[in-house]
Amino acid sequence: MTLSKPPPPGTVAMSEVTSDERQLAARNHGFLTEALRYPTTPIGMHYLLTHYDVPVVEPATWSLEVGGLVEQPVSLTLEEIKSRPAVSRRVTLECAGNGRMALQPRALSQPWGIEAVGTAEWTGTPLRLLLDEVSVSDAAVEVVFAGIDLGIENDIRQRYERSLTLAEALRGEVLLVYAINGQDLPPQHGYPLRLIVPGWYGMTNVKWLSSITAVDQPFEGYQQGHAYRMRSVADERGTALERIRPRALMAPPGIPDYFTRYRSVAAGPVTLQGRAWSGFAPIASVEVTTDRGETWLEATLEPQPDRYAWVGWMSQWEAEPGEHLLGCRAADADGNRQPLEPEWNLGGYACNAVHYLKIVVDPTSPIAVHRP
Ligand SMILES: Nc1nc2c(c(=O)[nH]1)N[C@H]1C(S)=C(S)[C@@H](COP(=O)(O)O)O[C@H]1N2
Ligand SMILES: [Mo]
Repeated sequence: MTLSKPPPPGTVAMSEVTSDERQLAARNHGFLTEALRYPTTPIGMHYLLTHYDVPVVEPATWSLEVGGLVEQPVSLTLEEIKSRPAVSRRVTLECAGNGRMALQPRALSQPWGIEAVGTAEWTGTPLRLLLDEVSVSDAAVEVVFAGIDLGIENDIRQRYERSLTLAEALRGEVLLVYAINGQDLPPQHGYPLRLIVPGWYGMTNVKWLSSITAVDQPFEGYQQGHAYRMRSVADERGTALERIRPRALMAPPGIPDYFTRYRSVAAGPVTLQGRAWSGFAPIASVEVTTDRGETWLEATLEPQPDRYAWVGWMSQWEAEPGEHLLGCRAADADGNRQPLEPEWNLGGYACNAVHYLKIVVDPTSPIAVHRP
């Protein structure tokens, strides 16, 4: 899209952030990309996205209500949920708005670069077992998950709510999670209970879960029927975002400039490493460029630790003095590939285009001082 037309309402034709966006960005912090060196992201280095306020939840008064079109509605305490069969799995979570800043013009929203991702070891109980126990009625088509957090969005007062089709909700991989990396969920990640839907973009993974309701109509709440849809104009219905498109990221080599984050690397052999993920299928290949996409070299992949967790990759580079733009791109076993340019859409979602890191290689000193 060119800038010959004025930007659509709700978007801006610029790469800077507004003061409202700065405020959102400080609350919803990003993943620290140097943490791509860890297979599991330490809790405080995982990204955060919270639409409203992080609620204060008292475990003594909290319960999970499972009802709607079910034969045996139940109300469960946290202890009852924790005493059910437990599963731990490593899952990569990525916000659907990750990469939004690459669009021109772009939606006024949380101004993500490429840092809205993280991989945690989540522990919880399979949703499927609970749905089987309450006997979902034949009339049900979807299951609605409601958080207890309240807010206003587009002038609509709401709880944060999302749904899954019954078929997706019954996928055995979907978990009701109460622990992250072996600890109770911290408040900001959804204490005491959240949904984890492996392979789906972040918005589906409802935090501070308080009810699960089977319904006989597709759910049309704000976060489902309006937000998180791919559209090119405001008045079209668009298509719902679901699974995570493939992406590879590189752990930034060398050392950063404090302000610009440009990297400084000593000349000579450099091991480039990073991680890649896709919500559709296992990662099939990662390619690396050290000349802004002129040439691509296939990276070595580590075994994938979990079907829905990122996989490590590695590549060797002989760093020559000068400035370089380094990038990487992933493809999955279904043939989904990362594009070189993002697919423009009004909300700024699913922008998985290749991202380039600027590297300055200095022949004399690994701590070269440079200016943009
Ligand atoms: N109840 C509730 N659940 C929520 C949200 C929210 O604002 N409220 N944000 C969603 C979005 S958009 C994302 S990307 C993920 C972020 O999860 P995290 O903050 O644990 O990384 O939570 C999702 N679940
Ligand atoms: Mo998100």
